[in-house]
Amino acid sequence: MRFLGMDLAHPVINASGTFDAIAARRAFGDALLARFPFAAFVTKTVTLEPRQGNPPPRLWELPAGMINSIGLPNRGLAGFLAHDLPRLAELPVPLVVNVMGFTREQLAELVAAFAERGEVAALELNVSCPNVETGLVMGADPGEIAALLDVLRPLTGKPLIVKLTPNCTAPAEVAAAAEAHGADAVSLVNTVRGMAFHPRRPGEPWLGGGTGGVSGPAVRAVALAQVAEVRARVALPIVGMGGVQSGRHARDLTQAGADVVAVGTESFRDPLAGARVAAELAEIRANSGLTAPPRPPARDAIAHKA
Ligand code: RRO
Repeated sequence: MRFLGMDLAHPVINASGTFDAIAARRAFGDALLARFPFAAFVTKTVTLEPRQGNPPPRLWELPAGMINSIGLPNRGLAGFLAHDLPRLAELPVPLVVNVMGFTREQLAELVAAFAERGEVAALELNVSCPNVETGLVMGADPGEIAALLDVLRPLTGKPLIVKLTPNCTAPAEVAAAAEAHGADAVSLVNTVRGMAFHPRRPGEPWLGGGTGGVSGPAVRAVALAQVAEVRARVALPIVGMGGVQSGRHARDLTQAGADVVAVGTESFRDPLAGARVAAELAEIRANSGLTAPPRPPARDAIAHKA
């Protein structure tokens, strides 16, 4: 299939930060390239400066998923360009670079740095953090997204995918602002904010970062509802994700309106989960005679029932 100018062997990609392709290549060698589980690869988030990430503990297991508070550890732009990009360019699939900035100018610098890189097929904008100048979470505010895209859009002809946060009142309004200001696609959901207390020290947060992001099956229903809500509002292509563990979960997201589905937390249990989900989805579609995503649900069908 074609998606944002990329040739994808199937509609399943990875969620940013959930599959370390460089470490997997070290562990599995070229066998990873021969059986790469995703149709495109989305990098971990890259920031302008190197970051250590949050103090440990960084993970808390839930009955149906986990909470992470990783805190964006990465080599920074220069380190990414020198160390990671050459290795990621060897992957047998199109590369999407995920970037995050704490100001519009930082994001502009990141987007400009990748604008002419032939190794990079598209950029995903992680807007789940506060703009330190306005105090507003960029991805939770339509005005922030509009202003951000007005700065970024002229900087590159590469597809810009806006990764929406579920931690806001109206993700569809944010998606509409992204569409009106030149985004090429949206991806959703990032993790849902959550926290856990230390098992033996009541009231003390377990995670070094205090709170974190919930992912896995626990957020599947949230993702389904938000994808449907966004699909009812915008015509942009959608990358849907949240708790996908099987072809049926992927199929559900496409029925909610996603064009492409991302597998995230499930890859920690099974590094080949992406390939399995893709195969199961293909089988479901073959058995149902469904070759393309069905039409999105009518607006009435997803109206709030409460
Ligand atoms: O690094 C993280 O802690 C993190 C990021 Br940037 C994100 O976008 N989503 C998430 O769950 N964790």
